[in-house]
Amino acid sequence: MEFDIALNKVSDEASAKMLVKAEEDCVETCFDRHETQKTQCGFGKSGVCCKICHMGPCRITPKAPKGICGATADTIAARNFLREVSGGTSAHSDHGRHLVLKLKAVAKGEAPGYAIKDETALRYAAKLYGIDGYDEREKNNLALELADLFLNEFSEQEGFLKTLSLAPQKRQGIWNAKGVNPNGIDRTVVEAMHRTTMGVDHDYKNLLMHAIRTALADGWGGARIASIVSDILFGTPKPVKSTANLGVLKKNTVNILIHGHEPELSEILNVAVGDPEVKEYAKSAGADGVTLAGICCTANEILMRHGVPIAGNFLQQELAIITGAVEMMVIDVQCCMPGLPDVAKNYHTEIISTTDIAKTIGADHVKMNEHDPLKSAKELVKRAIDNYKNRTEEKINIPSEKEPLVAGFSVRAIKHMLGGKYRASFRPLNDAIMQNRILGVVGIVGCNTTKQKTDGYSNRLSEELIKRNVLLLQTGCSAIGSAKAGMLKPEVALEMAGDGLREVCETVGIPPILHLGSCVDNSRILEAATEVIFEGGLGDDFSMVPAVGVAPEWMSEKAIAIGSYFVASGINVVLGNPLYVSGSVHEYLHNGAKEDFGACFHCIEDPIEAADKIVEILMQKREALGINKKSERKLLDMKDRRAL
Ligand code: BF8
Ligand code: SF4
Repeated sequence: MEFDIALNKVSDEASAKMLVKAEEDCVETCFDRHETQKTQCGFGKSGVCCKICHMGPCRITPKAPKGICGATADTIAARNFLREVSGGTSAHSDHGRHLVLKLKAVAKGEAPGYAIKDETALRYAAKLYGIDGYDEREKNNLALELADLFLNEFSEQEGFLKTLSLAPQKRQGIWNAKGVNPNGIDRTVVEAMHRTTMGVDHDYKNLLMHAIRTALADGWGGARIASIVSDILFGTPKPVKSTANLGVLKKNTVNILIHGHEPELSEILNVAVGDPEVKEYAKSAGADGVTLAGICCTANEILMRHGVPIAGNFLQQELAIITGAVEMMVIDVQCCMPGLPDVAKNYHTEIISTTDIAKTIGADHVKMNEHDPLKSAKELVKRAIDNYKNRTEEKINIPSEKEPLVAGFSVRAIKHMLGGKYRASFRPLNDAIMQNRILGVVGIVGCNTTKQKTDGYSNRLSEELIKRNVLLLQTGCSAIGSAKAGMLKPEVALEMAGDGLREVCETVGIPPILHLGSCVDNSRILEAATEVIFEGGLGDDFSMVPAVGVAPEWMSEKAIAIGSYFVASGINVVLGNPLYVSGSVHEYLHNGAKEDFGACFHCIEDPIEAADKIVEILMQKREALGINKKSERKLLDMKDRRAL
């Protein structure tokens, strides 16, 4: 493949170089398989293919408008949508559950290698959930009660999720009125599977209400709990410098990639690579040390807390191996392609799976020793070091591209930066929005997909929005896309930003694009929006705040759950590629939901049109708040000041 052609598929040169190399090395990647899968099923795309029972599969056409059982297109599309939301909710929530179980084990002194790193986060969470003695009790005793409370969030059968109470009062009222409060997360998902099995729930609207309920069990349940517990166990992120893109791999070090989502494993591997004995072992193998770098969200987790460099986002997982310089890729759960071992067998890379719920054919499965995880981690690192000698010199080509970045913006960190350490507050942000220095806040989240040029839409949209004075909060693979484009370098983003945004950012010392973490950390965006509401002046519900969520290059069911809990929270969501829905289901999600929840989905496949739409929504919210008039004056003032 020509380099120029490769650059039509991916935005960064490092990835384009690896696509060229893949062809030279005769290695098949997802970009090739996209071509072989090109004619994708139209029935699937409109959500009207059903294989829920074995009288089917049934697909709806004008000539066959009903399935064998009589199911309509709307019933089928709504069932499929609910199952997708359930998949996404389950991924985030099961991840959260593992962390809660770890917290419980730590509290009981049964998790060697792990500890409560952030007691402030523990006490703050206990306070939020109304636990007595949150400020004075012994920390393990407090953590045990909190862990049990969180476990109950999964198993609650009759009551509703306690985490919902972290939302502003008015939104809780809307959920109550619509009857979409979820019971326990597990119960909600089991009910979703029940309702969508053959011959149960056939009313598309009723099914969509359960999709909303299930998504809320993610954003105001499992995902939020995952972020809270991660902060308690591993520390609440604060601004940290690092670098991103394939150029973080080094020619003369043993390179280990950690890929997936759970911070539990990456945290301990990070400790292992810093161990003097391991470092010595690497030297004895002729290497200059060990480089640990990340792919996808586990990368975001250790970037946020330790500044561990990012090798790439979702569509770079195979490309990283094609550098020929990766000794080991350690995978856990979610977004790890089953094709990885096929790529790895062309090089010396070992793919190691580590979680019993996520095995891959061709990967070697290594179970971490629960009683001594550091020992297991060190053994893995040493195994990677042993593999260093197996490199094939002619196959190594590490692209030089890498960009510096600043990440680590937890809500606590943003609050401190905005208001100062002793009066941490969102006030300066609210004021800046009310004075139209900042137009509004947009969360850009989600993945890459072979359907779109990697990072193309996401980066173009980000650039356009900061130019138009919109403050960006990013997570997941889109944040990594911005990092690779150099836009998480504060001085670069400040240069691109509009006058108002730039002035505010320079004054308070935050960059125009804030990297908030992994995909489960989208709950941090809701947390930030809640802080904005509590601070006052911008309405008392999410639907009033000038804020929008965007998933530009999404592909995962997780993104559907995230989008749905944003909409259910009253925040409009722009998607860069379509949901697989049609008919009444499409109409409800892209329009009707506005009436019930104050927000809906908007699918816009062009980034500039998306920017226009986002600005239009922000302006409508501003208008409704009555802050536009005042702000026009403010902008003039600013220009006048500059002219002087
Ligand atoms: O949870 S953004 S491709 S890595 S699904 Fe996956 Fe999408 Fe990346 Fe993280 Ni999120
Ligand atoms: Fe067909 Fe109905 Fe069975 Fe679905 S549930 S496969 S529509 S018969």
